[in-house]
Amino acid sequence: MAGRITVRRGFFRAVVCGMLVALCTLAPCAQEASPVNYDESKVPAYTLPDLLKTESGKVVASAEEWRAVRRPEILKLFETHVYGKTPAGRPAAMTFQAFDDDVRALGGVATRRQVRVRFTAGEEGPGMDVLVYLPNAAAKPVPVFLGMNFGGNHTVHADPGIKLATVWKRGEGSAAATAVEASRGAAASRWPVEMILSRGYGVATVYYGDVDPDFDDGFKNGVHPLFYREGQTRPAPDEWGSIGAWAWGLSRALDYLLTDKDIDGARVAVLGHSRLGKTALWAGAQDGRFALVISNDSGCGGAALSRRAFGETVARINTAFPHWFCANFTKYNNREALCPVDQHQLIALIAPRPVYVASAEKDQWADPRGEFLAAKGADPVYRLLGTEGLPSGDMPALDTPVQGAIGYHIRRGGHDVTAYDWERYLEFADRHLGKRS
Ligand code: GTR
Repeated sequence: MAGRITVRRGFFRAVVCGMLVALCTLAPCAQEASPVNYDESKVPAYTLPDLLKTESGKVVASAEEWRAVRRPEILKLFETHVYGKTPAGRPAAMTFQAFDDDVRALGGVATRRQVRVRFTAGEEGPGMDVLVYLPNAAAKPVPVFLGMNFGGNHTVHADPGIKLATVWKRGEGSAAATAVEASRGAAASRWPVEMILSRGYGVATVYYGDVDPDFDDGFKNGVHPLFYREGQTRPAPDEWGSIGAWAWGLSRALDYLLTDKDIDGARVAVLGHSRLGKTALWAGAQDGRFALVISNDSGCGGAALSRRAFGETVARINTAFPHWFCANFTKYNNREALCPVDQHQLIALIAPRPVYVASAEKDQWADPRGEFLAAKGADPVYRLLGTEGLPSGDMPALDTPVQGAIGYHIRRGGHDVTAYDWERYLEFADRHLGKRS
């Protein structure tokens, strides 16, 4: 994917620059010169923050103590140190304006709906388009998979009825926006719409750039400025970055889905790939209305344990993408052990709702083992809350999924969302959301 290639090139550039600086000044910068670690034997020794001990040192022994004390503590720590605090709830002036309702879409198998969500009262200001496909053959209301897409709603399917998104140009570092007819269906392999519909589920998506274009512009565009206090020009060090904004956008999309009588709002699964997998986890952690959460290859700052510093690290992600997390997160560049949380605790915030973490063999940048260990690390909370947790002690073999209340697989292949991944998500959803509520 473009962002990934960019960061790797960027990283190699950084390594070369770091080496030059070191040669010239004999004062090497450890952060830039250290190679990416892909060697399991070089993972530093680490101790994960205790999930079931409160900040004051008390052991959490009951579901009640988890809910009343420990869970709020951990949520606050993630807000303060990792993703930043998100403005509460939905904007009072938010409106939904349907502009498409085709009951004979995709050759008659689907109903396609498109809705403009405006965050402010006027036409000005950011808003987002929600695209929904519902299976005509299924009894209503249906469960739905909701996820953001990278390239515009029109990239998820070649369907000419999808409104062409106005897409900022990736990699150009400017807000120059284009609508590209030729990119219809470009991401269709990641969105097997007909397969999802044939299993009785709807699918809903939003272009993430509608909520906040994915580049570092000092938070001038996107939704952040809507919430600035008088005189404020950028989020405070403990306020939301772009991942926080995208997660907020997913909750606003859910606000809309809850108004559609053909959708079962109690059975909406949120999913995302890569940076949008990080986003799905953070959305699921904050918003208890999401019934099921899926992280596809989310890696550093998503499902992978930061303390392992394997593949992408906190320093690298904060350097390549300074706008994703809150400014406080940079305090943990090359100092992961000082961060009061690690990513197993993010997954635990979703408990007891089902959560699925997926990895890919060739996606070592995202640290598959670290993703598994975080899923496993959340298991004590899932068990405390009366579920079966992750029914596997060891990391499973390739293409051998494990599915309890926590699901995990590592499949062959690289960083992507494939039909294999979707088949597992549909199985997992069948198991937990059932066909009818
Ligand atoms: C990479 C980034 C990863 C991952 C990925 C993506 O460049 O280093 O953290 O999020 O982008 O979103 O495709």
